[in-house]
Amino acid sequence: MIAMDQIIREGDPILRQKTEKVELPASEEDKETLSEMLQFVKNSQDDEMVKKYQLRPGVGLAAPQIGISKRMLAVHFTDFHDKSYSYGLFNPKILSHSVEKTYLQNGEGCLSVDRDVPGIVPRYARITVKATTLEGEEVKLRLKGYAAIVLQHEIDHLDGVMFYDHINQDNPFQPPENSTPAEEM
Ligand code: SB7
Ligand code: NI
Repeated sequence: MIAMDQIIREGDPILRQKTEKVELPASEEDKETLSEMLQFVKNSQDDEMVKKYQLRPGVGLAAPQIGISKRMLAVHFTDFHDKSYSYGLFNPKILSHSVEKTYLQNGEGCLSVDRDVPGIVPRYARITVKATTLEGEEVKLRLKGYAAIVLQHEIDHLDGVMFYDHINQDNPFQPPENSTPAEEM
């Protein structure tokens, strides 16, 4: 079981590396790792597990956050329209994105960041992601609003990018041009 003490924190150079593609079909080891990652994200939203293991709730996890520099991520969340998403993904790639931006009004956090970094994180409002699922299926996901934000946060980790890299330093709460808050999408 993945626990909080395995989560790589800010300052470790692995979080800033660009990760390697996973060779497909995925090895049993890579599949095992990714399913552990998905289980961790689920556990982090289960009251009993949170209490027992002092987990910090999170909606996703990228492999570099457990010290593995490979293109794998897990997400498990419900959006503002009660639509659920639960995926372990290998080699996710953003095929296309909108010009329109979105953001969370309260900003973002990260399991690898033990401090509050206030500010708006501009994200594309809509993205199309191609990936291979944990089950070995090739999928094309069309995502908008909150779901698009979560996937962009996780895919950023695979490229060594942290959420606060996107915050406008001079005016952290200035909404980007041509944007709608995800809460209103
Ligand atoms: C706010 C939080 C997350 C994504 C988008 C908005 C994920 C938090 C957990 N993680 O650090 C996963 O990388
Ligand atoms: Ni993160």
